[in-house]
Amino acid sequence: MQSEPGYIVHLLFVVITHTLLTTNLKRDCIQCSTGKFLVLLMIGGLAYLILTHSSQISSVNSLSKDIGTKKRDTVNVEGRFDRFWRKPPRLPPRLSPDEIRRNSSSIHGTKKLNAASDWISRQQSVKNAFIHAWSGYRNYAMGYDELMPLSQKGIDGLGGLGATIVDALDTAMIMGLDEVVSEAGSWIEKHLPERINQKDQVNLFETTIRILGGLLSAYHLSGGKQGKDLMHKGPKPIVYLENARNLADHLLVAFTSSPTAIPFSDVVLHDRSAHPSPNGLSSTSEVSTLQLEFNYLSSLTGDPKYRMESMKVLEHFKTLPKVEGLVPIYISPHSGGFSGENIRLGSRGDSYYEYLIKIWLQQLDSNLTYLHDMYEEAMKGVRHLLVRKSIPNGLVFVGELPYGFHGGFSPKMDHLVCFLPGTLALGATKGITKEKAMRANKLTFEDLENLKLAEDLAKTCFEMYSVTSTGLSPEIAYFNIEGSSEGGPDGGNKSSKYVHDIIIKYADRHNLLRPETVESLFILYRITEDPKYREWGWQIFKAFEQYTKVDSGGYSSLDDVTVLPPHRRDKMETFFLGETLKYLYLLFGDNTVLPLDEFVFNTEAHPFPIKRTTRE
Ligand code: DMJ
Repeated sequence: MQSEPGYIVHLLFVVITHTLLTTNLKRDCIQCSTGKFLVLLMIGGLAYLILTHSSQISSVNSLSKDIGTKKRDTVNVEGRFDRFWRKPPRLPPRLSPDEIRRNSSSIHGTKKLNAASDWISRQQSVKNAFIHAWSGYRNYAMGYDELMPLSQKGIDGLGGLGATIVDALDTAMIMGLDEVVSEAGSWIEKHLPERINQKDQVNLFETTIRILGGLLSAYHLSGGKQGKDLMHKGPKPIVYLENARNLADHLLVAFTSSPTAIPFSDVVLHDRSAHPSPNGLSSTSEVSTLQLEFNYLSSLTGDPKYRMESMKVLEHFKTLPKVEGLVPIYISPHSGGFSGENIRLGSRGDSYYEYLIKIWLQQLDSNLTYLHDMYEEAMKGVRHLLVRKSIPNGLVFVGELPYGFHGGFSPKMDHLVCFLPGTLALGATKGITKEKAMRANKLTFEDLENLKLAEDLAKTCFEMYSVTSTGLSPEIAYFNIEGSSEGGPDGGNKSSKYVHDIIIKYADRHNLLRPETVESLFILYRITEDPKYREWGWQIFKAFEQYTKVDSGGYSSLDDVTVLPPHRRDKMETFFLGETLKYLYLLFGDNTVLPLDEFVFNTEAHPFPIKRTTRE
């Protein structure tokens, strides 16, 4: 059967031709020309509206699912009339006739054209996912740290500073979601100062990377000191900087009250006191993942105290004994020495290595070569002591030394380690493309080795997703190696080539919507320009959509990625909006947005400008 609009057009055609063919035109024109002309004009107009209307409805519907519930209500009431007159959706940039000819002159060209529009629509899907995540949070948890999407309520798991709002803000800015920017910005202006002054205990690291980092990048992206007013929404940029400074002034006590250069792990905001964790130790990654944020704040405010306090930590690390550049995952703020021998690039170790190279990149014009040296030595150590291949199919992975250099090797790899491919690639080319770096002869032997490892590890991280029934990675994977006694259950996807290479233990099968793999895919795509990284990112995004999306709003962590359907955990982590969706959006988008040789992303994906930092 014909589609409805097609059928109507057909009828109109019959009526019009019938009128024209069976009437004496001359007589009609003389007797009632004006009336007939108007009727024909109306019929023509109606036909035009039906044709354009039918092709626009679907796109308009997807756009009209806008952010706020208020807006959604209006659309329902006015929808029918509104749809005819609504502006058409924003289309991809038009190509010039020359470009169109060039592109369509070969099958290859046509394919390219389709591919470009595919990525634009995939990027739009990520934006829609962000809107869905935000609307869940906004409707049920506004002002709380995190959303519990199944219970439809909020929870303060990070000290009560409205963490999702601040963590998500710059993602909304990058996506051009003015309404979210306005809601988040207004909340920050109205409530954050009081929260910072009155809340109880917060973790120094989490508060720095998510809240301080989020405020600083929001300040820059909203126009910063120049007051460029790029976003036209939300409060004046200075509001973000004032909150950042106030927060950092509260956090500084973690450094100043410690007897060594190593800060305490927790701060009580309302009385500005600092405290060690219950076992008296700080995590290595936590104390060494504060400097990008504190340095940038010093540059913006002109007050050196933030930089000085935080950089003391790394100057101290420089003096400590290491195993081929590798360090244990605990350090004592009381003695200033490492505690235990457990070496890994997963939890509590990860971003120590990430910040060595990123702080060096951020401060290119200052004398911090010791950080680059520490990074390079550590990566050599990783390649020598921690990298192995799985059997039977040779996936390259990074294992652990739980008992130090003299103890045994463990083939365990946290999903958190998947930040490493991106960091290795960034460290190798300093953010420019591999091709450009090769042409300029800028890659050393070490850089090339690191780049190779980056590509191998990115594949492994992707296979940690595709080996499971849901297509989502577990929190921890073990790898089968020669002579290992590990053994254990697989990920459930029997058609994966790597089903026997990867073991997933029962306790490690959860997925917290973490970003590390898509973060690395984004950086590797920018640097190698290999489209496979985008395709892998798209597979992962589809799996998040299929298994973690909650109808009423938000996305949920999962208990077990190896079973279908997976049981949901009722928690949406702030980094899903701050990192995971931001990296996917950038991965599918234009390479010139936030170029990696001009911006450094903190460990929570908040971008800070590199070159302007010290001069602003
Ligand atoms: C984030 O808070 C940061 O990326 C941190 O460095 C590691 N863990 C989470 C995301 O998984």
